[in-house]
Amino acid sequence: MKKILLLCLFFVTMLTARADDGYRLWLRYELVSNPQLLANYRNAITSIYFAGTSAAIIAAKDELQMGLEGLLGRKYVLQNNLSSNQLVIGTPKSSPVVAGLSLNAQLAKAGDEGFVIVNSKKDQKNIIAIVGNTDIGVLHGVFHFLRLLQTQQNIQSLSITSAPKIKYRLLNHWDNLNRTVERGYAGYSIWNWHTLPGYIDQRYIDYARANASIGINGAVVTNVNANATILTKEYLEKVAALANVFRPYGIKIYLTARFSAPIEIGKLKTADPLNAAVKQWWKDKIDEIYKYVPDFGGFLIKANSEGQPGPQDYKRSHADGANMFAEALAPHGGIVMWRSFVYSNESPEDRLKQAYAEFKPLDSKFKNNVAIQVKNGPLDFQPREPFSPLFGAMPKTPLFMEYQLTQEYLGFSTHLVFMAPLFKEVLNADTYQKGKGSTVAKVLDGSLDGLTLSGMAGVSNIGNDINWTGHLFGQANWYTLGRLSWNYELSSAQIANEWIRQTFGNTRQLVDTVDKIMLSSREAMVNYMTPLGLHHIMGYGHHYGPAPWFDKASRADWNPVYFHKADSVGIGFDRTEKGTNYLSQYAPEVKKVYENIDTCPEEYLLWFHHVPWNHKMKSGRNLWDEMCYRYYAGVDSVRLMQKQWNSLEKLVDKQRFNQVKMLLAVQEKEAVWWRNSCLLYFQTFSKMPIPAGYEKPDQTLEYYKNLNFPFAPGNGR
Ligand code: BDP
Repeated sequence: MKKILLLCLFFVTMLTARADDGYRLWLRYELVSNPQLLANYRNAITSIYFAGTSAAIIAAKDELQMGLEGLLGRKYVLQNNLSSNQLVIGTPKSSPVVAGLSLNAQLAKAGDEGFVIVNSKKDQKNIIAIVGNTDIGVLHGVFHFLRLLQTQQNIQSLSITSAPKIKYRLLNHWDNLNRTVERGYAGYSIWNWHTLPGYIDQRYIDYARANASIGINGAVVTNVNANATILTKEYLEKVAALANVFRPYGIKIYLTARFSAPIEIGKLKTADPLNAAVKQWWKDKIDEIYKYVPDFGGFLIKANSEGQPGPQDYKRSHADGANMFAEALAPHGGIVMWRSFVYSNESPEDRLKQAYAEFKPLDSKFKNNVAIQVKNGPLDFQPREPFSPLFGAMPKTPLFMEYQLTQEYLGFSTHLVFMAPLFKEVLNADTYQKGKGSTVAKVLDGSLDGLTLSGMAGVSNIGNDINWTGHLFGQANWYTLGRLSWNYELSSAQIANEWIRQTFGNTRQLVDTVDKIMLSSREAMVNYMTPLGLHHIMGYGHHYGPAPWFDKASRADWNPVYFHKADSVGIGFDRTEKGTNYLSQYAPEVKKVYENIDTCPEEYLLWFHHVPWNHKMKSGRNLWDEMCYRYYAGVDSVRLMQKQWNSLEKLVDKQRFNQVKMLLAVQEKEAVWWRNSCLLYFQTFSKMPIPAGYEKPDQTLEYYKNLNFPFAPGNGR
């Protein structure tokens, strides 16, 4: 009996040990599963020499000890002298031993945040050196080394020199002070402003660890639709407490600045950026911020967009506004990220043209600590958009990339979509600014125009859900932002592979299958939501689900009908010279390809053209049939993803397996909803049948039109 009880206990413990709620993200540090490899790793690492005493070094040491204990099942005590099979870690400045490794040539390429990891021999001893020019570089190196172990790489002939290609690598949290998250689908904000500064939630530390592990070095912690209260003394104390948590991990804190703050909390009568009292107010405020946070990063500002206050309220330009902040931040080393996502209520102009029209004339007007932060596409984070024409149009101004990790238009946190292919598509796009090969990536990293500020930001998908992102696979998009901003040359497949191995394990079948799911997921979504260049046909306001029929919004360009323009002739938005001529904002080479209906890539067809229903597509099908084909293919892909996932039941812990399984079922249902409702609606214009052989929609168009979601998440302020 006792034996049976013990046995039961054993199995229960086994099961609970296998359960995983996803909290640990990609930093799971599970015991290396391959026994041979485990033995090799243990032989190669018998001790650690770790130089330095700073907070960053302590964070790195703690991480390494924790990581190795998990991965290799051994506790490591730090040693003061060199021995064989040792990890030797530090900077040349902090240790003569490290300086003696003669890694100067490599270190010259590692910069302030990068690192060198090499196998080396010192005094006849085999060692692995993890070295940086700075303590933060060392921390990044340690995280990279742990990644090598977690992904089961060979560590016998390491020769790595790594430095970030992009300087500012940021998360943008659209988090409100009351903890709601604009367009957030993973619970409430992780920032508990009420209990700060006294209470430091472990989550803040784990957040910083996760970011440091992928090289993210900044966090804008407040919503772009800003609240001036964050700039008051009481809140700055809270900001300082967060900054203290982030600092050892090489992460700077940034805030959003509400343009009208001088009126709201400063009791001034105006916020005119050329007014001396206003300027002084911001200067004093910024000096005050730096007293609380000596390494404060700067401001992200949304002005004169969607009702936010800004310089144009005083007939001043975006440059006047941005430069006012820039002047006050410059002495402290802070920067201004001024958003180009502007479109005015009054202008009837094609909304896509407005950012370019407002910002291009201001090229060269900004101070040198100002960057313009541009959304990847000209509209608003759709499943697929062409690149924003601002990339390639402002050679004198640093442009930061803004991606959206939170899935406002991509199925919220119930749809699995791996965004690396979306991000890469934009980075690889050719602007032709200086002839062929002028990719968005080269504009972004400053190399095309010799600019030194460079940045990439992702609107965060993080909330206080136990697994951070709601959908487990949302973690992969956070991971991607970090890895790509560090090195945009990594392929989507490489990033997926790394993430899977760290998140789920290294079993071949597991890695290969999840890889297939991830790499097909974005195209699947484009197909079942907005194939062939359709855009913004989501539910009004909350953006949940399909509503291509919606035409009741107060502004024309908030209506899906404005964007798809379906009629009895065809469908799509004519942005050629015959239409809004948006295409003229691109370089002639780009324009030429897109303006011709025969050379325009089909994935952008309805973005640029109003196309007749019977237009012959490359497949030989007419447009209507092709549209049906795509919508059905999208649903089929989700069903395949389900099958693939189900085949992994034995290889993934129960909790995470079931979570993803349930969410894929939701996704399938919603993909069918998208397909059926869009096709039934567009059919009222095409008057053509859904081709034979396809399953027929099981609901009427009326049914879909009547669906209502008053409490769809993410909409609250
Ligand atoms: C839109 C969102 C809105 C944001 C805005 C922005 O719907 O909630 O405030 O973008 O980026 O996509 O400022």
